[in-house]
Amino acid sequence: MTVHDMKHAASDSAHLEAVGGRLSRVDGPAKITGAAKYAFEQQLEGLTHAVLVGATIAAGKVSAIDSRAAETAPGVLAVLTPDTIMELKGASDWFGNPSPQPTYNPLAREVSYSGQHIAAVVAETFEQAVAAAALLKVWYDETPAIVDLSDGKAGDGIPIDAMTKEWGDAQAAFAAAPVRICAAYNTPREFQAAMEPHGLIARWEGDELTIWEPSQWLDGMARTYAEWFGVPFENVRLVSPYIGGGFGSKALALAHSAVAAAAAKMLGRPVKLVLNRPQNFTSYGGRAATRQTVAIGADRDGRIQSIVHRGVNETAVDGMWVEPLGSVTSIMYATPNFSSKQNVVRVNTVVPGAKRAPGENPSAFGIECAIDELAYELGIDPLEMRLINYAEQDPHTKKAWSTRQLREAFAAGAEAFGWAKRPPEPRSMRDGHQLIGWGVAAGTYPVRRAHGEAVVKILGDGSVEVESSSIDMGQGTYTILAQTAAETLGVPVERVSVKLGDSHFARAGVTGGSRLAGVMTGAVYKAAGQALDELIGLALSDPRSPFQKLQANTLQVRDGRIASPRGEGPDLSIAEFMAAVGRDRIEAKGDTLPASTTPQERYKNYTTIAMSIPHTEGDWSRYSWCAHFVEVRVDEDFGTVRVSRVVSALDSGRLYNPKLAESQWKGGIIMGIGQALLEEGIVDRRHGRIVNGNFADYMLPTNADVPDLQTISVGIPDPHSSALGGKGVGELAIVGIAPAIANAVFHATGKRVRDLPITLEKLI
Ligand code: MCN
Ligand code: MOS
Repeated sequence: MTVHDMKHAASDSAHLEAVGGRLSRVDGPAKITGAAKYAFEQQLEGLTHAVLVGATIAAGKVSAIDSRAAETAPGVLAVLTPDTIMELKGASDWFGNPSPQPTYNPLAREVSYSGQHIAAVVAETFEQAVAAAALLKVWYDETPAIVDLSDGKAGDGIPIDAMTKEWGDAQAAFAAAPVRICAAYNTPREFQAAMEPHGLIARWEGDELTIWEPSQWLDGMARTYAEWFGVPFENVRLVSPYIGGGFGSKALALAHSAVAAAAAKMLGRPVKLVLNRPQNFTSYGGRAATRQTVAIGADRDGRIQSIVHRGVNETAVDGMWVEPLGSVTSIMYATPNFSSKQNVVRVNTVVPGAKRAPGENPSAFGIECAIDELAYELGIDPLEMRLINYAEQDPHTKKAWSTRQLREAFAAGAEAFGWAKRPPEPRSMRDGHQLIGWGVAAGTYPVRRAHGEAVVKILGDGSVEVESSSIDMGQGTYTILAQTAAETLGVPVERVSVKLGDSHFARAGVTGGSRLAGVMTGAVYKAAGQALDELIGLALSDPRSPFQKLQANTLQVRDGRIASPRGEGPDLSIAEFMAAVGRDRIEAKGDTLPASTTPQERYKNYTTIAMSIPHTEGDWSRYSWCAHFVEVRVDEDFGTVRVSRVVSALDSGRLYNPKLAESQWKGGIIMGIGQALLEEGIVDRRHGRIVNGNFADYMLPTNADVPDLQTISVGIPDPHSSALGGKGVGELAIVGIAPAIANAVFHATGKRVRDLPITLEKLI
């Protein structure tokens, strides 16, 4: 049947609307015209407004709160403090492990970080809530805090044995190697910095809860709300059709979410609570600060004999976050001996969280700078160095790569960039006062996989609806699912409407780890295939069908019309056919779960991450790959660094939509420019406060910081990674870009900055 042939269509299809076509974002017009309604834009009757109050100490206890003035201020409906009884139960974690605490109070009496929510005020208007919140008087018993990793009291931390990766005898091989380098690399605390803040509107109707909240995981968050309030999962509805960016931060229901939902229940009125910008720096975790040492021993011809890697990341006093620092170190290069270990150090911070490529991003900063250092030590070109040590199989699991177009990425990127013309010596290129440097680094991200579900409806008028509780926070989910359904069913893409972001639609797991496109194209492909089979089956067998007397064994649907593949007999639009057989819809629910899946497993699959499929399952090791080539210009007198050129070649397998994939890759590169040169959470040493928690002082790249970016796709369809041959796109390009910039800065200046961001004072 046509559908199955189309599965093997070329990667960059000539048809805009087919999978692989460069269709523009179908949600674009709604977003640009303002028709797209974001979570906080809901106008609800009787809406009230909540404002949070955060602790001004990093450690200690709230000893008293005087709320009398706030309670009697105009418009105030409620003041919530650690004494307020909210009757919330402890909710399970994202693996589904039950909470160790039977109850949960989202307003803390014991303070473990600055900014932790300790009180909330609910009022008729937002302004009244803000004014009343300022009237609260709080007393603390302050205790000494460990403000960050550089704090003398921080210590070496706790070993995380599950992170240890070892083969051969790395220490002995390093000691015996004729050429050795060893260096320490640091990354600071960084933030996701999405434009749309966190927050929600919560409304109770009896024991049914509706939440409008930007979310990367409706089903997981609905489970948390259901567990907090002890209501059935089905009673909670999360609505999140449009999201102003998440970058990993919007996958969990958080303390402020609990406060708003509890307040709505207490008041019997809907509550809106939106974090202000500084609160967005302390109410959920950004990327943990990291420290790594990388030691590499090699032969004189550049062949690596040993890598010894040690990493540390900060975590919270009362929560655990492990940023896997050995993730890229262990797979990028072939080495007979390897050792990677990791500790975490507890500091007084909110629990760090996922920011685009957690683990792979800082891991690549260590190993990709270290390889550059080794290349200089040996007098070998840094690109050549990478090819000498090219890993022909996964060095850790010893499994074959499903596909690894990294050699092709190096070749295509080098060619487009003009790498061959690079003089090897640092400080050998200049333009007036500007020192010019060229750097290269590689990146990778695993192909994370999971099972998915979707509903596809063919309606009486010939249009098609796709429903899923998955989300689009800007990646392009709406568009690629429309393309998948259009191609599979043989209807024009403008006849397909995709509905996302409502937890009452077909279930979906977390949008994280760059897995959603692969999961959901697979689910929609399956559901649409089932709907098509049903349509054709009906056409062949229904006595009212004009096709029945053809006695054909198949039919084809193209451009929304049904006909026999040989062009004999009737030729009807889907609408005409549906009218003839008296149907107003054909509906199919497709999921990629095994047939033996129990209802409990199905629930677990969508509401936890426990059933994700390992990327090294079976015979294959599955990753996306990339190579970044960067030019920087460094002002010789002032030390200011400008990225003036980036060429990146990337292997994400088959692209569902190259226009959107390129946009994703460029977004990752831009975030990487921010990480390399600008971003850094600065902690006040006295009170552990983030002093630059706003968009004026937390520096992010703007248009003026970003040159033209060239991206080249070198991927080929990967049948082991997804139903349609794609690998992950969303996080790949932020891996390896910061080290490419750091390496270019070394080439420009002869100065090795191993501590991000590369600010001017580190260069002069
Ligand atoms: N795509 C493609 N071909 C493929 C795979 C993907 O064309 N083989 C394109 C599609 O347009 C798809 C997009 O790339 O919608 C991303 O697909 P995928 O790599 O599967 O990533 P997810 O859909 O799971 O998105 C999550 C990912 C993550 S984990 C973070 S963090 C991130 C990112 O996407 N946050 C983002 N990209 C973001 N982009 C925007 N605008 N905002 C965020 O918050
Ligand atoms: Mo992305 S950090 O996995 O949401």
